[in-house]
Amino acid sequence: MHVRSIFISDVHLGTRACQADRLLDFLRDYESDNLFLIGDIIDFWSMNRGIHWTPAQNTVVQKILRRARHGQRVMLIPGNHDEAMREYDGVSFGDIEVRLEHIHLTADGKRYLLLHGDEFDQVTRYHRWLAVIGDVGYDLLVRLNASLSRLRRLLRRPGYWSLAGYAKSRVKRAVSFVFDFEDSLIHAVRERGLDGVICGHIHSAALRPVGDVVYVNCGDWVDSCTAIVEHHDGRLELIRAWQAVAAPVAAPAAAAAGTASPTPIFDDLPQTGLACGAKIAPL
Ligand SMILES: [Mn+2]
Repeated sequence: MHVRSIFISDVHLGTRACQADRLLDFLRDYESDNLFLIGDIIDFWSMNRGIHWTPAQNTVVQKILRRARHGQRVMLIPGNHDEAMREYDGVSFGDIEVRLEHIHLTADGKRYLLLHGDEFDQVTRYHRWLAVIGDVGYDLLVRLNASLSRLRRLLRRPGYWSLAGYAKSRVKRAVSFVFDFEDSLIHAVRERGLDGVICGHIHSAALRPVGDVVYVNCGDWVDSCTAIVEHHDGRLELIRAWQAVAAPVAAPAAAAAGTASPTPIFDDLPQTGLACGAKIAPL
């Protein structure tokens, strides 16, 4: 499919959690005139603790560079995990432009503020140490989740349940970890007379009008595997990469296993709606 623009954020290349294969599938399915990388693409924070760099992650970088070379507009807006890039506001590296923020004009004339968004997160802004601790804990959860997925496959449970997604939704409610992130972004775009914001950072995809402005979040590629695309008429759409492949992969697997009704041991657990990966990836 060809779209006018693709917006992705929070890929976290260099970490074990990065779902590079998923992203490659998505990039294969979607060609575009513009590709906006909205922060935390390469995770330098986590790479300080140890690098996990796979061939698929390499291919992601190569595909992006290739798109830029072939005349697509590629813009990188650094996030907090790749904040070293923030020194290069306005610089172009080869064919990739680096900007702290950017105002994108859609095909139907709407003006969207593009930025990663961590500057609107009270936790990372004022309590960096807390954010780093949260980050280590999150890595641990994602790793635990891989074991849980293996167990689910062993028990022939179709689909995917995200422990990290579940924990995040609980933590968010309990500690208000990102309590007024969305509100402050909405307030900021309204103040600037823009039509909306497209951001990332909190790993929670969204596309919803809030009064006279539109709040859009790209989500992430470590857990939910989501992206935003702009169609040629200017319409924005939230793409959940796991939806496209979930049905065809899950059905034959269950049939081959010969189990019509697998034991529903995890059915009492809530679905986050942001889970990624009915596709069976080698672990
Ligand atoms: Mn971030």
